[in-house]
Amino acid sequence: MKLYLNDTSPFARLILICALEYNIKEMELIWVDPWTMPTNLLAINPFSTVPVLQLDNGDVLYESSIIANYLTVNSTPATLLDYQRLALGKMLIETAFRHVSLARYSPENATLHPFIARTEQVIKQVLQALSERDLPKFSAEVTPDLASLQLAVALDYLVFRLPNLVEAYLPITVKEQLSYFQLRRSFALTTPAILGVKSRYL
Ligand SMILES: N[C@@H](CCC(=O)N[C@@H](CS)C(=O)NCC(=O)O)C(=O)O
Repeated sequence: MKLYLNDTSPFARLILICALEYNIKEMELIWVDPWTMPTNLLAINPFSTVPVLQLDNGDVLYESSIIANYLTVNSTPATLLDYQRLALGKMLIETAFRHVSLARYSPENATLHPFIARTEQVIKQVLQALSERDLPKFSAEVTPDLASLQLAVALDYLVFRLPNLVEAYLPITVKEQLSYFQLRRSFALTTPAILGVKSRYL
């Protein structure tokens, strides 16, 4: 299997974490910059986004939620609560990423895009409303469910990009729960700093 990714994408990180947690072996990493629409990425994903998973027979899957579901298919969520928690984590990653992208890719001297204030407001509200029930604690030997991994990835992306918001609005009990995820091997091996080395295999 090949995973097309870049080193700071929270969407791609979720896939790496799923692969490590769910014991998916031999994933080759193909590093690309999706913003420049490289031909090797466009050839397999017309949207030019990462992550993209290419199976050994050449078949392709893009969109992180779909890939994550595919890789963790034997633990498919069974209850409505699981789906609700999946939606929460997914939307938090999407909103955080939109916030960061709008701020980063605004032309110099342009007035701030109105969505920047809106996304910040949303992130604050979501962080404030989280409780430790949203992010349960798992011992190192137990594989967390996809919804928990995704929410932890979303929160750790906020720690990386918008630490002041996390500091100010994430309840202390959830910060504590997040720290258990940060200590997991799958999280420690996939920080932006470690991925920055761009090794060829997971
Ligand atoms: N909904 C997509 C979002 C993927 C996404 O936006 N990835 C970013 C990198 S973090 C990207 O490839 N951006 C390039 C672009 O949008 O042109 C998913 O979950 O896979």
